[in-house]
Amino acid sequence: MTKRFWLSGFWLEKAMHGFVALVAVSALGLVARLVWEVPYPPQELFNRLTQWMGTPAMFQLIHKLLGYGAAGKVFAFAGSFALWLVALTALGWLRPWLAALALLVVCGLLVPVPVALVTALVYFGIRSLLETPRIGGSANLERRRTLGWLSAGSGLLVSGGAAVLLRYVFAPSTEAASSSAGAETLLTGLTKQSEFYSISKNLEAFDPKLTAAKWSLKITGLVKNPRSYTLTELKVQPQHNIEATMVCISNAVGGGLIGNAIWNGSSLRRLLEQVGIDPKARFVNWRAADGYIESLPLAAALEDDVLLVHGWNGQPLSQKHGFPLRVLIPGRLGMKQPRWITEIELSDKPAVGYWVERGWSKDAFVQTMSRIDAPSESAVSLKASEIKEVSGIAFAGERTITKVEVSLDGSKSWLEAQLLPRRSKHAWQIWRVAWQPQAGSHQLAVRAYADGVLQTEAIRDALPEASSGWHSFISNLS
Ligand SMILES: Nc1nc2c(c(=O)[nH]1)N[C@H]1C(S)=C(S)[C@@H](COP(=O)(O)O)O[C@H]1N2
Ligand SMILES: [Mo]
Repeated sequence: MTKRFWLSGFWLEKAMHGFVALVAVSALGLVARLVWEVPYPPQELFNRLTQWMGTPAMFQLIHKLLGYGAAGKVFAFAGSFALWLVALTALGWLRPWLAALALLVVCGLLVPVPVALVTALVYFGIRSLLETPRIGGSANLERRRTLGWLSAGSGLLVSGGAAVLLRYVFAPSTEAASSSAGAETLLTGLTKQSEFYSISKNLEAFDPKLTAAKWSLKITGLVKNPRSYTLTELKVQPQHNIEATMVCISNAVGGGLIGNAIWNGSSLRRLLEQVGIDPKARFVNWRAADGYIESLPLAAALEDDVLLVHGWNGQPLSQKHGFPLRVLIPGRLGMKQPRWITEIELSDKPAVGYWVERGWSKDAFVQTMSRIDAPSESAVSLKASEIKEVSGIAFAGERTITKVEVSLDGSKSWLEAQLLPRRSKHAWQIWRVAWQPQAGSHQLAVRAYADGVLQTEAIRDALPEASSGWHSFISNLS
């Protein structure tokens, strides 16, 4: 076989058929996904792959290389999509009907059968079209040219998609953007919704966009009267406003994936009492519109301050933060608290959580943390004369912060910080120490005690049980 055969011959042409048809169905599928929320095979492939490879070691590697922001997720999605493209372009070497059948099987494993069927049919249609004499059947120059243009167009489409994804990889992460609470947050103690950190298993484009009119909350499983609630029906239940801090399991020492808000909503216990709990029920399993799943022992779900949240600091939840409904579980990490929930199932078995399946914590209790917010770790030109104090936050979930200590001399000596009045038993503790520094370099550090127990000094990675370690950095003052 000569080089010419491979380049100009049948093989290359068939690969082009396969590539053009695949890119076309992938693009159409993406449109259907974004406009009508039709399940999208490459997205499901991404889900399955991250689940199979979701061992702590794999995630640790991704996080070491790319941090905890959107980059790791984008990278994993791009990888899954590349696999999808490469593997299925090869179907071009099969006859159209055989290729369509193979695609049907692959998609059938990933998405509901009707979606797989339509995908395979559209693919078959495009492949057949490419084989018709006018476009690709007879051996003439024009046919070659058409196919060349189609392939180039498909290539451009894929590169365009890759460029959009790369922009995310190099965009500053949410974590970096909010690594300190900021002076205003420290004064009020509350994080505005627009400044609250945002973490999602989905690429932003795939986050659910729900409308109150079409949405309802189903209560199913081991309950006496299964039923659905509209948002209006939930809002006429007795309302509670609970101030609570939420922190992500991925939050690094000194990181910004933590915020404090007043959550507005109705009591989960009250709702479950309305539908009647079957005595066999042991777990509450949540399902969300993005396929997120979590679970909580029933006893914990029946605690006082577990809320079905529809408002945040008096405003409706924004789309990105879970509109129309999310759950608040004080004392647990963010991953335990699904947004965009659509179903609450009572069961005798726990559902395996989305992140649990990928190697992260099952109970996800908040660990003791403390952070110096002022002077800010990232500030570049601070004047010693303008500094009057060191201040920050400490948080240990349902345990009480009993003491915070600060070191201003590289951990040689520790000063006890003043604790501001506690805002709520679920909220972070704001602390401060008076400080009038000289110009120069100062090594600052903080450590907190929860119920009298000192927080762990050793720096530990966020996986699988949230990070540990004292927040410490050098502040250069002029
Ligand atoms: N449906 C759904 N709920 C979810 C997630 C998600 O990806 N999908 N991520 C969880 C994680 S890991 C965290 S830390 C919090 C973050 O909520 P926020 O983005 O509103 O701050 O949401 C949790 N609930
Ligand atoms: Mo999280």
